[in-house]
Amino acid sequence: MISYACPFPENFVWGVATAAPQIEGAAFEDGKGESIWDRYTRIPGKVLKGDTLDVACDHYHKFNEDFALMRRLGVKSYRLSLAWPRIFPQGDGSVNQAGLDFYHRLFDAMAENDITPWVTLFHWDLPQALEDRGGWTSRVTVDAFAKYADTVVKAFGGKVKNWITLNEIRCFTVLAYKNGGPKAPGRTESDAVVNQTYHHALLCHGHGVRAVREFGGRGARVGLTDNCDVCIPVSETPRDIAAARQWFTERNLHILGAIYGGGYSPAYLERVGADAPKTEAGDFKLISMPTDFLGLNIYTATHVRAGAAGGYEVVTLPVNYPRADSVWLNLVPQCMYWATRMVRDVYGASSIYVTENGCGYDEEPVIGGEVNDLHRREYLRAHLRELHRAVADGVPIHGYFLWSFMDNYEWEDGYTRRFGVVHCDFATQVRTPKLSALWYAKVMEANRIL
Ligand code: PNW
Repeated sequence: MISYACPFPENFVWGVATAAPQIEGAAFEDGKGESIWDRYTRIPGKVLKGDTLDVACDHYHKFNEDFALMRRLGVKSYRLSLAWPRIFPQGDGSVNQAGLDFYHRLFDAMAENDITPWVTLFHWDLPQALEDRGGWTSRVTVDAFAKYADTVVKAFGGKVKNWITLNEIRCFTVLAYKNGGPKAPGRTESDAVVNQTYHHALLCHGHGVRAVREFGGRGARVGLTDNCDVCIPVSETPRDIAAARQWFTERNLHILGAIYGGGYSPAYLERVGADAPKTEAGDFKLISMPTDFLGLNIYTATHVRAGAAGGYEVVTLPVNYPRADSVWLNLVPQCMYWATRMVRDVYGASSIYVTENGCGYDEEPVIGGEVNDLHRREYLRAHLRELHRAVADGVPIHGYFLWSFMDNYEWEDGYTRRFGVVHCDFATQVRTPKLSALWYAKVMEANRIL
């Protein structure tokens, strides 16, 4: 039995994460094109309080200050994303040099502060011009993404070695094209169309991998960040574990199942029937290109147990079950153990990074220059303990990125819901490290849970 007090493996990567649209602001500066989120936030009723991404954390102008703060906290690895519409304002067509210049300045500032970038190519901010041509329902987006990926990997390959193709396919496909939202563009489409959006996303992932292999240079590594549907067995008995594994496999057939399986499985095709996505020859050669790691965003999980008559049963949570202020964020620390173990067991994932984990709360005031977020510290500690348990059980977990470095634009929840370990006062743009940041700084330094 390895104790929680034991260190994580040597060279374990500790970091923090953000995404361009959530922090940069400068939504229409230096030639940046409109994104689907710039458009969506202006539709009344879509976003809490009608908050927009126009200014966000103004990181576009304050990145030097932000990197200096990261350095003070001992952050050595930072996951960020590039804004596609900053680089191709129309999605494809001509490149906006000012957009490339901005990220060159950003990576240079990171290097000066001894911070290693982990770069996500796409974190939901599709250029609106591409949405106008069909968005994720159209193969036009796949071609445009291929060109975008080639361009940025060529441009930044000298400065960036860790690449992530896409962030959370579900969030810009089914959560954006099926029921009018909650994610942009908020369309309402048939199952067949939604299945097609998944397929196009998988193709873009493949193009991201291909671009890094072709243009990434020496030492470049690439993987997907997925928010696979995660469950935990209610009791850790062989029966409940088998039930959880069955649930997990079924729920992730269309993304991880397709990537690791080299195609759509008979089980998937049977499930979707006539709504199966249209594919072309060669698609899965691209989609299933080997990657260097799998990124997982893990926040919560569903409770599953063996059914009385075989199979599995989903356990309905009691109304008093604890959760964060985000309604979906039930507190289930074992999600860290079971998500990582399942992707190892089911797909044979051999290098796993937790690319996001954290919790969102609404009221976190600065009092006397401090933010007391003991609730977040307890969340993180509990989740890291379960991650440590997986490491101790031999699951190949090589890093952890906390979501998020600072409070930022939480999509349809606007600026109300705070996920940062650094507080951001959106009126003054003053940053204040919360208690959780001070604690996490020590964890990163000690390489163990404190
Ligand atoms: C992730 N769910 O989204 C995103 O990658 C981040 O941009 C976001 O800010 C963060 O988590 C916090 O929400 C998720 O419904 C959205 O389970 C929804 C879910 C999970 C993650």
